[in-house]
Amino acid sequence: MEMIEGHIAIDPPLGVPVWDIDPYDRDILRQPDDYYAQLRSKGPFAFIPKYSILVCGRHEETKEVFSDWERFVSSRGVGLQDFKLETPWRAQSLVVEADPPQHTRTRKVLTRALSPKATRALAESFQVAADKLIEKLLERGTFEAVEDLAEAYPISVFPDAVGLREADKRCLIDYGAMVFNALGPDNELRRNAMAMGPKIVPWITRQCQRENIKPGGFGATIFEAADAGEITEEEAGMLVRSLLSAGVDTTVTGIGNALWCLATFPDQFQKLKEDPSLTKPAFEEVLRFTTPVHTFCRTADVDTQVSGIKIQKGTKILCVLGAANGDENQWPQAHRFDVTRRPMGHLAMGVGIHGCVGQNLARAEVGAVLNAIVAKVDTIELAGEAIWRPNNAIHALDKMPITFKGG
Ligand code: OVM
Repeated sequence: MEMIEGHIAIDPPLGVPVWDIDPYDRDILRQPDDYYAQLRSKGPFAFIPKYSILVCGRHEETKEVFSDWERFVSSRGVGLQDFKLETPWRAQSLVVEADPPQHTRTRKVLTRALSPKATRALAESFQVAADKLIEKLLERGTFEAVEDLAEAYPISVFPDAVGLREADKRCLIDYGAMVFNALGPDNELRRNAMAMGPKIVPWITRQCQRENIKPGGFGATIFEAADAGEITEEEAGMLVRSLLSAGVDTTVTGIGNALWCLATFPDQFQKLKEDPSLTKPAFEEVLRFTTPVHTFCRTADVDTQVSGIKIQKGTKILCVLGAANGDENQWPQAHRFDVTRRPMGHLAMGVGIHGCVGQNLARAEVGAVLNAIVAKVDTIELAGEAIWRPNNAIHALDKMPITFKGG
């Protein structure tokens, strides 16, 4: 059996075009829109020889593959490696890398910890923190928005909401970058990320232990499930690890990308100023337009068909969420950033049983920041070039000098 990037090599299925491209090329990761458009133009799927995978980026098929957990499993990994054939770099996640029935039991605990009620209780303190930060940045005028806003805000509220006793900003942010780069091929991005392991992983592992979790936060709720015998102590630690894996880089990216959209499309920002009730739908449009988690894989666990294309058991399918979110058939004028759109059905938070369990929390964090900006800032301008940071699974900014002006 021939293996490529940790999964079986396949022949291109009948009717699927062969596409000689590297979706993990740094330039594509920085500027993916042309790649997204080409992908959609290929048909339901394309075959990429370099990695021997199928790739999909139309809304219809991406949604089908992404949500059908019985045929397209997550337990074999949501990156290029097939965990049935290779051992993952860290113990498999109990949620994102699991299928029912195991997934159902552990997901339930996270759903409870991150319930609407639990996140609503934080709304006020999130808003106070956001107002303070935005006022400080307004006083500075020009600032580095990735570090001083996109990273600074989640780091100021999230560790506390989890109940971490200690919050090492670099460890938390770099761990996210590691986890997401690890989903890609054995390229330089992945190797550089893995090299940070010895510095970061022991710290992360320690923070997931009961003695390092304060009462009253999401982490405490998870350990209460262990006390009740619903999950084991070890599983509780692993679920805290999931919060730290998926809860930092994603919201950092959401805030950065939102700010980039508002700086790039000032007329859209003015619409929010005129009608602040558009702020919530505007964030959904940011997610659609700049899709932070641009790709996740699934693995076909059975021989099956999608849109008349035969897919063989063991095939890795790259689901390009960023491309699906730009599908003209789903959203007229998809290439336009429009805060009035209300883009129902975008795939940026996933769909189905694996849909982002922290989405209420993410919306609460980014919402607080956008509320503060809309209320206090009159104009947002790029004070230099915005530079995107290539990552095998996340589409995020690296540097973005911003000028805020306001009364
Ligand atoms: C996890 C996790 C959850 C969502 C996304 C993610 C790969 C990881 O449970 O560790 O990024």
